[in-house]
Amino acid sequence: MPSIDFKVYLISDRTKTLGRPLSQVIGEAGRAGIAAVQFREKDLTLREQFEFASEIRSAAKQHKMQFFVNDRVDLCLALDAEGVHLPSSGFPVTVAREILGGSKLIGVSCHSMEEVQRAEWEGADFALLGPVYDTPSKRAYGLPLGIDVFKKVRRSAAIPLFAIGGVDRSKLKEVIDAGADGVAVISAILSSPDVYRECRLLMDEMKRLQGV
Ligand code: 3NM
Repeated sequence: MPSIDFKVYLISDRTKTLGRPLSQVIGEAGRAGIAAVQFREKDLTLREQFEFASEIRSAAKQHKMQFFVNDRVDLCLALDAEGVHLPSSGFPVTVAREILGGSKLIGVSCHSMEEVQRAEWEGADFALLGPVYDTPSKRAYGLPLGIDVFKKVRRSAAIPLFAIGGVDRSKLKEVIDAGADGVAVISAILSSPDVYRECRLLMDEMKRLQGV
């Protein structure tokens, strides 16, 4: 069973790469040491997702990144991904676990204390909580929760909890101080003009803050 030994969880969005091929940008992040990536291209058909995700899976493998698939348990199995990432509207974790067995990781996107508690109760390996800050990537989720809510939920959760939503290098100290086990990001990495450099700076800062 792979483990949650990553601190920066990169999430894909092919529209945010400044026109660069997604596989190239993910490869740059992997070369810089980002250890986990989630394929999340929800607007594509399943066939398109399968083909595109196969390409991203190869880039991830080449750089020894753990590979997660958003929502689709079937795609996770088809690509032999390390895990699936369930949206709060997706399968219950218990069902995904039954289908996937014990050898895959299951992450869950949460937007409240109740959702984190449910994910934990149902056996998730880790959860994302957000949006912590305002993010153009996800206005659909409404107002940001704010750092105080994150801190409060973190105190009562036992599984690793990642901060998501508007997180970039300038926010790292605040989220780590709030107890985040890691951060999940889209634009801070994918939309950086120098992806390699941004990832190195992000991880150096993370190491410094976590004292490792
Ligand atoms: N999920 P960025 S916020 C994919 O709150 C996603 O569940 C969120 O993008 C949630 O790093 C979000 O560019 C977008 O802010 C994160």
